[in-house]
Amino acid sequence: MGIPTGMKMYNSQLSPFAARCRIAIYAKDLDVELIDLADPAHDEAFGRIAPMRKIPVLVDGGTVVPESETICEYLDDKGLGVSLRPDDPAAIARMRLISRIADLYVMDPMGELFGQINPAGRDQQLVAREIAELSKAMTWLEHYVGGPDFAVAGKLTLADCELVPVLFFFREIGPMFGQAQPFVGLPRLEAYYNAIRRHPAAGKVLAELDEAMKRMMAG
Ligand SMILES: N[C@@H](CCC(=O)N[C@@H](CS)C(=O)NCC(=O)O)C(=O)O
Repeated sequence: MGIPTGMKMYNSQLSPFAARCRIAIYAKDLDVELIDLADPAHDEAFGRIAPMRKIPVLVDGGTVVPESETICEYLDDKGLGVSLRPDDPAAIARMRLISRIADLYVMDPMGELFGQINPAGRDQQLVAREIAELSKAMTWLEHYVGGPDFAVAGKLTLADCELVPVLFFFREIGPMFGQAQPFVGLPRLEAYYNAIRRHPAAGKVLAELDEAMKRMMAG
């Protein structure tokens, strides 16, 4: 039982976007009801609440908040639990930059690669192109990540909420496309990933992702 909020969040245990929000929820020790949706795109009742029909969506009374970044910012703006923002404007800018790089330039190619997991019928040209895009964007994160314990400012921030699921999927997806050691050439990110997993909220979500991933792979 955490801090009572009366909020609920439409969730999927395997969604990196929902995982991002769960890290913020757990770190803040908020009591938010999680409602798992198997097929948000075709769920009519969900579509009436959230026309974008994408997971996650937070519901706080009459306020409906879609998009993981907006949800995380909203939770922090509510002022419940620990703050997940640094105080210094330069550190806030770094936090937002890391989240933007991951959202715009990493999640995109990673999503494309996710669609190519099955080797049968794999589009090799697309895979090569998206691996190149992903590798390039990872060098940007390598440049900007602080650490080793946290992404910025020596404390858990919204940048960690973003990075932890992203790095989980990066590490999972590499070996599926012939990159047994995905962190080669990314020593700062590797050290960061090994350190941040010891944070209770990050560790909990990583365990949830691991379990959901194993369930998916088992069919
Ligand atoms: N930019 C969105 C992405 C959300 C998203 O793509 N969610 C996926 C689950 S991982 C989804 O609901 N897909 C269903 C669909 O696109 O129809 C965010 O940050 O929340």
